[in-house]
Amino acid sequence: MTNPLFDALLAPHLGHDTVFIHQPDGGVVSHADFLDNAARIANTLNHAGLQPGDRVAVQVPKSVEALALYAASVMAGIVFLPLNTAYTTEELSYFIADSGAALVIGDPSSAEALQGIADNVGASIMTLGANGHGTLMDSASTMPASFNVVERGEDDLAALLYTSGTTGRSKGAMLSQKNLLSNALSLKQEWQYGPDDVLLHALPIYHTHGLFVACNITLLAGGSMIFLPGFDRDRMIELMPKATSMMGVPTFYTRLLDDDRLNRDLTRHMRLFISGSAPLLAETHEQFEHRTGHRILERYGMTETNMNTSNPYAGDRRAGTVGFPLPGVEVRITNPEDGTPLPQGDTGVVEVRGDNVFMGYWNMPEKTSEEFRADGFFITGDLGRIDDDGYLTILGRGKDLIISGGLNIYPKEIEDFLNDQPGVGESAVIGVPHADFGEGVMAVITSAPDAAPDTDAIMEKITTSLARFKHPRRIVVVDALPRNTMGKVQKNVLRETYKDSFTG
Ligand code: MCA
Ligand code: AMP
Repeated sequence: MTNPLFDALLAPHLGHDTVFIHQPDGGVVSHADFLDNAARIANTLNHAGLQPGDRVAVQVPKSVEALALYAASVMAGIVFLPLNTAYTTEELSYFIADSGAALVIGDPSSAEALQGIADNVGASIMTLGANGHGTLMDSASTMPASFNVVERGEDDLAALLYTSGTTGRSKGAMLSQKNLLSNALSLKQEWQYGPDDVLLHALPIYHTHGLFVACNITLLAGGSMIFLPGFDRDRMIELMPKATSMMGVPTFYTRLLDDDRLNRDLTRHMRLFISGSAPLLAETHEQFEHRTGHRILERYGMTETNMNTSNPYAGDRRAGTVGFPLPGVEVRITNPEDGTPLPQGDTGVVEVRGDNVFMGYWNMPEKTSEEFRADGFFITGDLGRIDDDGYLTILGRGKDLIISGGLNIYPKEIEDFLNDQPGVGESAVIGVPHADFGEGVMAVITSAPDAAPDTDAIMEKITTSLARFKHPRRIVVVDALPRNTMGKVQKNVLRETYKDSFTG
């Protein structure tokens, strides 16, 4: 029997009383208890009628049980579809319908809204709250703590993660067993994770960073995690002396730097700080080293590809770069027009190929083929350059993407919403520097003929349509949007005009 992810990440810990999770309150969860719970949940999924290959859509607060649900999905061959807890009901309807999820698991407080969505598509629902309460664990508690793990091949789907798209429609990135496992194996090796590691885990577990990068590596290494519900600076400072490593988005690092307690003494027990998901300013890198003596290790990835490159563990971690391709990952820089590879040192589109690269977008074969070259390279849409020493630097994005606090936001989705509002002529949504989130969302709109937009009403209406992190932090009304001779809105002009909106 084989199930590559189960065999590598979970099976080695069966029956072991070693600590897997340190709860912030001091309690611990052993590997054996975690796996017993996962088996009980896997039995529950079976009992609910789910078959291997079915999708389970999960929008729940972070908890050990939520992580056990991921492990249970691996065991039962079910495709895990984690969703940002900030998504509105309107946003969720799309993900649930598009994925054809057979089961939706949500927080008990949103059960009623989820029931409506699930009924529309013939899915069933269960609940799982922050402290593990809800119908999922009620049912799991009656199930046996052993499970006949479902056989899976390396190309079988393990997870479906939605990423926003330039067209405004989110696309489900299909991640196979091989995609996830190959990356975890490389990262564990490259970053030298072992059984003595204790990861300070404050990221959400509905994205690649906090779920696959953090948890898969820890499981593979046999290490443990201090599992915080979210970013909480005081708790992190309090618990850091017990940890050996931390993974975070740049906002984690700038927020920690704002606290005088961050110093060499506090971080003495740490061996590794990793940053990713958004560009880390060279200035943050340098300040962090000055304060703690640690050089942050920056790496580069995408939902579609897992991690592609990393600065070296042993070797020069260069600020402003994202390091070298990981073992088994090929990275090339190409001409955006025709995809021809460019000489080393030139700037172009970053393309990647390897076992880490996803299998395509769910039910979107045309979109998938548009984003792959004939020779199997995936076109990331990021712009970059590889220097003489082989370090990759990300220089920008060809795609119209905003990254706020490590979360991706596609302007088109917000523009579509704004354009539909009474009194709005047209709109342009841009990302401008933001001291805390790196980039902040701002909207520039025009009035419709003989009408005037009511920005307060717009901000009220948006709360039911789009997740809070996508809301513009500022809306300005202008006479006309700047356009080039082709008639295209010049967002670069707007970004320059409003660059001090959140920092000035
Ligand atoms: C929260 N808010 C945000 C964000 N987060 N607004 C914009 N951008 C955000 N990222 C809203 C809240 O709803 C709140 O709204 C207000 O901003 C202040 O919230 P605050 O309490 O300060 O936020 P927080 O709860 O502390 O969260 C900030 C955070 C969090 C810690 C930076 O967003 C976070 O954990 N980000 C990590 C995301 C992540 O895991 N990315 C990896 C994606 P109000 O005004 O109503 O109070 S995976 C990926 O990108 C690839 C694969 C990769 O390479 O890793
Ligand atoms: P997502 O689609 O949420 O997985 O985000 C992936 C995008 O985040 C990439 O295409 C990059 O634009 C960006 N990204 C991830 N890591 C880094 C990094 N270290 N530096 C710059 N951008 C990054």
